[in-house]
Amino acid sequence: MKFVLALPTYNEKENLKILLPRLIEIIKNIKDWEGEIVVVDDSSPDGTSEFVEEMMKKYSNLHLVKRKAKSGLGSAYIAGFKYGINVLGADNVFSMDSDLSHDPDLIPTFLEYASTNDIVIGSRYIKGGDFKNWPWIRKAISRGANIYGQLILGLNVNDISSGYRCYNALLWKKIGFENVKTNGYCTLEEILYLAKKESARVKEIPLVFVDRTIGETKLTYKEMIKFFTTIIKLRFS
Ligand SMILES: Nc1nc2c(ncn2[C@@H]2O[C@H](COP(=O)(O)OP(=O)(O)O)[C@@H](O)[C@H]2O)c(=O)[nH]1
Ligand SMILES: [Mg+2]
Repeated sequence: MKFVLALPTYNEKENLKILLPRLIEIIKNIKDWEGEIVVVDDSSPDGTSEFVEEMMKKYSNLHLVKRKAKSGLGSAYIAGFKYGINVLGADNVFSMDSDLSHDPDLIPTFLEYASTNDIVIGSRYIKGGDFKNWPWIRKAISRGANIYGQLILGLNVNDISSGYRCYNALLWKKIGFENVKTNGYCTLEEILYLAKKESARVKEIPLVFVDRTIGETKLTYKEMIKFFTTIIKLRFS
């Protein structure tokens, strides 16, 4: 069995210096699974791609999808999943933030549930889940976005905006990458909406989300407004 971690990056070189060696170490120690990493970088000005290319000389299970310009988080996920499933033959694909907010030590727990579910989600809104060092305003926005998305799209998932997930490749064959129409932070909700139509089995495991200490968030006010209008469009399209 093979899993692939898709890591979207924009100016995350300093975080990757810490995260990539940790991931490689963790992958080595997981039994019964082969693990590979795909960084999807949008030609970050800080030289993230160049750093990954340098690391690739050392690690054969590290790959890079390099895009010409900043092209959105949603399409970065899809590019990573496509590479993972179509090129590397993954049975399961993860999305994981590259800023150390998503604890890599949780990977084995995700994999425990990966074969019997279509999506496993690291959830901040179930028992044991939490936020560490996140400003109250970000928590409030996250909470609001979750309730709003759950209501409008009828999603029976506690944390619909968590980007730490593991998908079964077979689910993606059913959904079809070409059917994902949004791009941005709202793509996470769209994927759950499409998965619901396929009666996907979803499992949530507790995630303590730790705010980044290096670099800056890429979530803009424009992106937040786009989120609210896109959810409505999704529901009525
Ligand atoms: N390739 C790519 N990665 C992105 C883009 N926007 C955000 N990311 C990455 O997606 C992850 C989550 O973004 P982040 O800014 O940390 O969002 P936050 O955790 O909600 O504040 C990080 O690894 C970012 O570098 C994008 O347009 N393209
Ligand atoms: Mg982040």
